[in-house]
Amino acid sequence: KAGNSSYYNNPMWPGEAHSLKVEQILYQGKSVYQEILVFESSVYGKILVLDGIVQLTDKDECAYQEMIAHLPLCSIPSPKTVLVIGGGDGGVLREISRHSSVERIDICEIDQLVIDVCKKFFPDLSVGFEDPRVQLHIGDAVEFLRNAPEGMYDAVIVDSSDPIGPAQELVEKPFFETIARALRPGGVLCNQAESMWLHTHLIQDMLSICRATFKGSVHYAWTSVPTYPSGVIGFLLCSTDGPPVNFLNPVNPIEKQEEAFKGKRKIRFYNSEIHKAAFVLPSFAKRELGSF
Ligand code: AAT
Repeated sequence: KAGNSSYYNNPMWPGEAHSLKVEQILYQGKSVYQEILVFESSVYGKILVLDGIVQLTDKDECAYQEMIAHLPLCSIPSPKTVLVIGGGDGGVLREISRHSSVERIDICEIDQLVIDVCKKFFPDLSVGFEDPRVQLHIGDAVEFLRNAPEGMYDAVIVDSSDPIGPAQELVEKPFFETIARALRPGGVLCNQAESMWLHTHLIQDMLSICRATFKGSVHYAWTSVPTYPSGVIGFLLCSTDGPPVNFLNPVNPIEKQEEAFKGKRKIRFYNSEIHKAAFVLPSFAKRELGSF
């Protein structure tokens, strides 16, 4: 598609496009919500693309899924109830499953077809759905959270697409208010929060909404994901009023949880050092995102 000017017109990343060599197209389809593409690449293994945007690759999905799951779950003592928004590939479920304290994992994904396609082409991720603690809800997260019982969750993980298309409302204030309501006092949110290189205004808006909505603490963390535009992605970590949460120093370190490793694939990216390092920001980001 390079050379086609519309290729550079994506509203999230105007003026840039990245290329990965396609070895073979494995699936191409369209749901009510989005275009779904799976292809075999030459360097990153299989790749899932939604509406032209890379969601995950075999090679670097570990960095994203492990960080978005363990940053919040290792920051509170024995999490029991967890809600995942989006995440139809199952990778975040796979990571949550490592926590033996967890009793219930709800997941609200809007698109059944994403789940079905991932079960076929990404068994290492969709294995997450096999955990008996998982309850799947197909529907819009906005609606799901409006009806969620107050104080129900210890942690909410928003593994959602970029805010164009079905995920538009997931960066707006009413959505964050319903998350805060659904969390117990001292509960935590970890929200996909784009790139500090490219989306300063969007992150600033999300931060100011979260600082007003979550009365505990609010932090920005980031990690390296080579196939996401700019090669990094951020997370917003927030806690509700209640027992204080210090995200910067994990109270529930993964290394102390034997069950996290038993009979499961190795953790590839996350550890307690990288947890702490994830909150260290470059000077420009500190200035632009405010002090924490
Ligand atoms: N774990 C890998 C990556 C994702 S997947 C995001 C998922 O969010 C998709 O399966 C999509 O169908 C789902 N989704 C989008 N909107 C909603 C909604 N309103 N309610 C429930 N689920 C939704 C994210 C990758 C981030 C990419 C960064 N550029």
